[in-house]
Order: sequence, then structure tokens, then C-alpha cells
Amino acid sequence: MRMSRYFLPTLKEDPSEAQIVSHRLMLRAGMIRQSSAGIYSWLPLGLKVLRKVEAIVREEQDAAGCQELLMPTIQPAEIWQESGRYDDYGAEMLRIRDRHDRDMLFGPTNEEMITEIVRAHIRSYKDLPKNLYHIQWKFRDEVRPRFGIMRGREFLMKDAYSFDLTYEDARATYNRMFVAYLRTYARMGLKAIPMAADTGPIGGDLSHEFIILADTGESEVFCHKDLLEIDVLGESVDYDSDLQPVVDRWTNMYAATDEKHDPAEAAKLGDNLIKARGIEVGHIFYFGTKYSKAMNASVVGPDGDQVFPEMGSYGIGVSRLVGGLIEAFHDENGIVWPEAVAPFGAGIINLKSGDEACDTVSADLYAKLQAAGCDPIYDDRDVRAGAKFADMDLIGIPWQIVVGPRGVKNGVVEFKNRASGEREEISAESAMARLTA
Ligand code: 5CA
Repeated sequence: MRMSRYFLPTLKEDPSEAQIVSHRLMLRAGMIRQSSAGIYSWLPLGLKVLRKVEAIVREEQDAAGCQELLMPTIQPAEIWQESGRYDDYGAEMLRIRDRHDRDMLFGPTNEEMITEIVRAHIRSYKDLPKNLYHIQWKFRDEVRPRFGIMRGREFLMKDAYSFDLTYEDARATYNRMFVAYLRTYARMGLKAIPMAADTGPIGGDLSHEFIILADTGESEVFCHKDLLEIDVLGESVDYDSDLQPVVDRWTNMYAATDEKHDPAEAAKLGDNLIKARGIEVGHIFYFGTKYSKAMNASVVGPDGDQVFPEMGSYGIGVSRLVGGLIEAFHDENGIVWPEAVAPFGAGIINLKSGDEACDTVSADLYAKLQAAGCDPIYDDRDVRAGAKFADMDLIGIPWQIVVGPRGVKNGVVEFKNRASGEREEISAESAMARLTA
């Protein structure tokens, strides 16, 4: 992408409405634009990161044996009346009436809708298990939308729903999702800790929230410090094997959100206890037959009897993760994207646009990096060098190649790592080789 053509409305000043760093930087980097309270447009740079996060989530769901579908955002009230949640959900649900006076709603979650689909198509235990997910916008009329897309009213969620024949099978599914979640966050460079959590309006008595520690987090959390040391990606996972030992390794150590916090139990940890704030980036639930029974979604069991599938649901805050990543990865100059989710693989800064030698070297690097699939962004604008440096740092591109007249004369460019700030003078060819190795 040539920056001269890119829609990247960066801001020099800190916007006054932003209280936390991720909100501030998303506005300053031209990633989002507020439409109304808790509702945002995703501008090109923001959308690119959102799609990268989504792709990692999708790959790990698929690897764990889930299948993607896409359910609508607008749901009929009837299915929620069947489950009993139409009234229970309260003011957070955005209720809509269509031209035929039918009660509809903008879905805050999809337990009812998926149960209705499964009820219509799955009749026999032989069709189980199933684990279906989608990545779709949700609406919750939050009392206090805040912190930009962190607590939005409209937000992107990955939600999966599982149907198993027995309690044991459902627990094995829960374990698979538990492990898939650990891998998903770790691939983005995040340490997300599963913590015992309250089930709220989703229901059931078993759930874990996945929390990344950050001072700006909304939840108060408590956990054993060794949980921060576990290397998730160090070992490969066989989703067909018994994953209980992996889950046990995590759940045997104390970790709880404030609703589930047990001060007496936590005190036993002594110096090993971490008390911190955290951002909830995912939440998984096992709730048994709560929805399958209420909505009469039974299958014929092995003995010809009627069986209600054992269910769970599994959410990831895809849009919230973009904010969570910035909370975890930034410095005083802006965002520092981990490579896995960076909007562009490299940034080329032409210090003297219009200078023939600089233009030639920059354009050549740009073309070659593009051809190599590195997805570079090329700052070819006619603005001062300082502004180019500031913007490239602000938008957090992991590698920068600075092309200036003096370097070009000596056959070198400056190769800079955004995270460490390290700079080296190397040839344009070596810079290419480093980025495409
Ligand atoms: N149906 C279940 C699991 S699929 C469910 O809705 N769970 S949830 O309510 O815990 O939401 C799942 C995830 O969505 C949360 O862990 C959080 O990361 C994200 N989320 C929830 N509310 C918001 C919000 N207002 N803004 C941004 N993300 C949110």
C-alpha cells in the first residue's frame, strides 16, 4: 500500500475522550471512528488487524474440530421466549419490531438460534457430536459502554456451541476448547490465563474466563504467578487425545475473577499470589441441557429413548482483542504490533520523496516486498521526515526500512525493529532477505 493513497486519518494530538491507551492509540492511528456510544466504524487499518485476529481465531477453531457457519444478527423473539431468556435478558437486549409487528431482536448471543437449527436437523445420537461456530457482530446495550471497542455495544464475537450425547463427551469438548483458546491467544503473543468465573446470563455451573493482565482491565483477578510461565505453544496438541492432564495443569493452580475469589484459598499461596487487573478476552461455558431441554431439542438415543444433548458455548471477544493487544503492546511512540497480527509486514520510509535515487530504491523495495508476500506499506508522501517517522511508529509496523539520500549514496538503508528500536545500516538486498527469510 502506498501511504499517499491510503485512507489513514492519523491524529497528532491525544483525543480527550479516550481514557485508556488502546482507545487513544486506535483513534490516533486512524483505526476506528466512533459512530455513537459504543458503536464504531472500522477504518482500513483497524479492519486489517481485526481480520488478522479473526483469521487466527478461525484457524484454531477449525484445528480443534469446530465447523464454521454464519447465523444472522437479527433474531426472532419466539426462540428467546421458548428458552425463557426474552424477559430475563433485560435492557441489554435491543428489541426491534418489524413492519408486520413481529418482535425481533439484535442478537447479544446465539444459544437459542443454534439450538433451533440443531433441533430441526439433528434427530439421532449418531449425528452427535457437533461443534458449530460463527464470527458475527453482536449487540448488547451495555449500561456503560467505554474504553472504545473494549466495552462496545456493537462488537465482534466468535461464538461456538457444542452438542454432545453424554456428560463425559461434553467435558472432553470443553477441554478441547480450553486448549484451543490457550493456543489462540498464545499465537497472538498474549498470555491469557483461564480463571474460574461466574456464568451470568448464559447459565450453567462451570465456566472459565480467559484473562490477559493489564492495569486498565475491568476485572479484578487473582492467580498463582507460575501460570504466567507456562509455554503453551511449546508442545503440539492432539485433539483426539485425552486433554484432561493439560487442563488440570492450568486449573490445579489458583486463578479466579473477583466473583469467584476465595480469600482463604488464595492466602495459602503466600508470595506466589498475583493480585492484578485483567481484560476478559474469552469465556467458555458448560451448561448441560439448559437450552436443549427448554427448547425441546432432543435426539433419539442408542436405546431408542429421548436424550437431550449436553451443551456448552465458547466466546472470544474478537474486536476486544484488538484493544487488548494494544494494551499489551505499545510504547510512548505508539502501537508495537506482534508480527502475527501486524497490519503490514514492513514499512518503507522514503525520506526524500521526489529525489530520483531515493524514489528508485524505495519503489524497487516496495515492488519486491509486495511480490514476496510481505504486504509492505510505503510512505511515499511529500511530508517532512519527522512526520513519517512518527506515523510509522504510531501505527506499529514491526519492521521499518528507511531510505535516505546519504544512505542511498553509500548503498545502504536503515533497517529498524519497532519493538526494540534497534537500527542497522544494511544493503537494500539484505533488508529484503531478512524480511522474506
Ligand atoms: N454465548 C457465550 C459464549 S459464546 C457468551 O456470550 N459469552 S460472553 O458473554 O462471555 O461473551 C464472550 C466474549 O465476548 C467475552 O469474553 C468478551 O471477550 C467479549 N465481549 C462481551 N461483551 C463485550 C462488549 N460489550 N464489548 C466487547 N467485547 C465483549
